[in-house]
Amino acid sequence: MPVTLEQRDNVAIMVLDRQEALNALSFAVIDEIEKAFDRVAGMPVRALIITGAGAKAFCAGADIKELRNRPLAAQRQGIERGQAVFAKLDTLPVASIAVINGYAFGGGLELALACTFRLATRNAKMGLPEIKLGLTPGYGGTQRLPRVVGEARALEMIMTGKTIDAEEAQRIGLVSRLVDGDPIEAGMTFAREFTGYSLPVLKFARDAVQRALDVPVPEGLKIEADLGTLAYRTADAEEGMAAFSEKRKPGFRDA
Ligand code: CO8
Repeated sequence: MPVTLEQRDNVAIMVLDRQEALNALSFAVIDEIEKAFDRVAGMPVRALIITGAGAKAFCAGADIKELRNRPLAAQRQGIERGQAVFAKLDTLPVASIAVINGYAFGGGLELALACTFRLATRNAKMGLPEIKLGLTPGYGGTQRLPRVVGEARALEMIMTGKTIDAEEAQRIGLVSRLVDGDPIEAGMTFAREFTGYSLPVLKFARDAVQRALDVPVPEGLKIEADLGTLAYRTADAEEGMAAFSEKRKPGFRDA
């Protein structure tokens, strides 16, 4: 299976496993990723980890061999399909964590960019090299990369196609942490930092921050007020504040 999905403790783990092509995203793999995301939506989990099988790559991007000699309408359809599948990550009830364990190029980096969090192993290498193929990024890279690293750095990466290493990726904020050891274990350790909190309240926070980047500040403040007010309506907010006052650990119930 080019995409596997398992549950470990309360975390879903999706692994791209097409090692003979450095886990490249064929159209069949995109279909499998969508199926996995749909399954995650119904799983009793509190986070999703995405990583690549093998020691070499997270994902080397779209399958270049599949992209040649196709009608223009099919190319557009392919772009829109990948965009739509990756956008599903925002609609999942749980946050997603990309653990970039080696090469993450093109569509591979774009998959990571669509995740809530990005961690990288120290040997990771990242880039949007489409320009070297005479192409531009098509799975969200031109839109998400500038939001994450700023316009100047995004333009530099996209227009030179340069590869950056894990340390530079962390310095520019493309990944939030560098991790050692087994990538899945590293993702699990990170996930434990938030999986104890209320799922609906985590989703409010995630939505507010994500929408902040799409709208003017006054509109964003309204979103913050709306979602912030919704948080007060949860039983978990009452429990969290009561636990603070009573000097005990809160027991959130996702309600
Ligand atoms: N697609 C297909 N096959 C790939 C890909 C890929 N993206 N990347 C690697 N492979 C294959 C190689 O062809 C090779 O197979 P084979 O042994 O049969 O020749 C095998 O994986 C191993 O690769 P290498 O021998 O090249 O391994 P190296 O360690 O020498 O190099 C690199 C690793 C640097 C990662 C190199 O493989 C490389 O540059 N890969 C391509 C990276 C790239 O350009 N990615 C961007 C692709 S375009 C894209 O993602 C656009 C997204 C929007 C698409 C819209 C669709 C409609």
